[in-house]
Amino acid sequence: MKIGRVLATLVAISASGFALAGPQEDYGQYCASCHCADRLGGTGPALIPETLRRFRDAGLSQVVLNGRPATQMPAFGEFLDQPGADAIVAWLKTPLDSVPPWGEAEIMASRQMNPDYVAVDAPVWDSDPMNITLVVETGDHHVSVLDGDTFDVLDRFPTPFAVHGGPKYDPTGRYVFIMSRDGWVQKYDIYGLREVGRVRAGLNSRNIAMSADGKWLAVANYLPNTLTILSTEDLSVAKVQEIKGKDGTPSRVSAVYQAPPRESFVLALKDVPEIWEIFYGANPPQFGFGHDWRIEGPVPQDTPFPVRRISTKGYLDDFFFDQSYEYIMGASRSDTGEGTGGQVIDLVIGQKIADLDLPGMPHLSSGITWERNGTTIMATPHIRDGVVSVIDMSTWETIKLIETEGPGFFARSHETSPYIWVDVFFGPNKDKMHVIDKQSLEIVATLQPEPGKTVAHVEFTRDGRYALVSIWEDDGAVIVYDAKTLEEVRRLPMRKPSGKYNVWNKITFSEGTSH
Ligand code: DHE
Repeated sequence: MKIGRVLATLVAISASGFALAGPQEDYGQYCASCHCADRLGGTGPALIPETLRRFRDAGLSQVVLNGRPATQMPAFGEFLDQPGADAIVAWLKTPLDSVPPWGEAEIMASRQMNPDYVAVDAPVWDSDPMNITLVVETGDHHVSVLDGDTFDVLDRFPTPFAVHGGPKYDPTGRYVFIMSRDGWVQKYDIYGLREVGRVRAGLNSRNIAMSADGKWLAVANYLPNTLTILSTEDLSVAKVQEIKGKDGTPSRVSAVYQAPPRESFVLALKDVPEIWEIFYGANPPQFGFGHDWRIEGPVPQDTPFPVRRISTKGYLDDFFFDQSYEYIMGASRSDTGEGTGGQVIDLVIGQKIADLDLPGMPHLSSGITWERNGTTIMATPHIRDGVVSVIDMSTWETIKLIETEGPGFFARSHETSPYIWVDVFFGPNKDKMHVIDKQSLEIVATLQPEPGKTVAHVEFTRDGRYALVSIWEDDGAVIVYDAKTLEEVRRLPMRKPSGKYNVWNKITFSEGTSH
């Protein structure tokens, strides 16, 4: 620290009697020991705009001053006043001067395998392994393992801070992989109810995707601009793929998706108008139309991961796939107005084949499909407008805009259910959940389980008999509804339960749930 700054720190005193150091100095003194001097996280989470922009400044200042109950985050109100806390928060929301290297060596150095982990021969419980449902509780960063028949909690284990996106099961449903926004990937053995290990695959990450053969896990990163491919066996690095557009522009990866029949991962890119497809199978296609086909090399025979790039008109950073994984419905989430439409890309020919009329920034990755009048239709909520778009997937025409009581985030159904369930997560009616008839496309019920409390995200049991709904609050709950009568049958207290994930529905790629 420069001598002038030291003097300024010593002499400047605020009206409330607190020393007035700059936010960087205050950060160094009070925050760096847990969150690290480079702000990229240590025992505490990373404090960078990529993760903090979701929070309101006033809320973050209160955390600085008062701490977070039941966590290791202490209160600093004894040392900092409101302007001091506000200044730290404002500084934390400025971008890092530079992103440190985070390649294979750094990722491998972060790997922590659980020394107490021993693989068991069979589950240590006697529930139906295909009806296990995981509940991500973001209130205190835990996952509950639910028996999907009795709704007993078999285990509740800590996760890395701020899990985002769906955990991904291996094809047997035994292992699950969970990702945090700080790039940590955790492997957990559901049979033994034990963590196997964790590794930091990126510095700021978006989501993960599992290969169809269960061997590889792809991690989409914002920081650095890479896709990390891990071996699911031991979380070692198989490849760190740098992401640069055709003109050399580096890009964040918005999301990575699996395309099982194609034995590929498909990448949505935030900063370049391209879609990337990365193959992991033994016989990737060698050519196609309308795209550049490039093998990154040299690459070992057993982990080739060749890359195919498809140029697109405009940025597409949110995808939905049809059940055959030939067609991508893509839209942009940017705030520049590009989120008001969509495109259909045929992955086989690498070309756009249709435009989509999507009015209010769709949340395509939580779309669902079902059969109606002999054709497959798809429904997606919108983050900006209070409508659910219903699209005929044979013509790509919007056949109905269902008006809801507010913008929504998640849609869900099940093959056995006559209904789709959609939340209205954003806006004043976020304590409501609509139930829509799949054939008439009319809202048939609006549930309001606890007035004033946010209700969101649904997952069905394996047989579709029950729908599990989150009361998305710190002192929240998972409500178990009879999926036919819409009667509440159980209420399980949970700490801000976000997503719920049923093993069977996920590993069989149910058309009613996200993949
Ligand atoms: Fe998500 C899934 C992107 C904000 C909770 N979210 C996804 C997926 C994408 C995505 C691409 C699908 C990935 C997957 O499951 O593999 N989410 C985005 C955004 O771009 C957005 C709008 C802004 C951002 O900052 O990332 C965003 N998401 C949020 C939230 O604020 C939510 C509500 C709270 C949180 O925990 O961050 C949130 N997103 C979720 C959840 C899923 C998800 C619970 C998994 C849903 C599922 O059932 O599969």
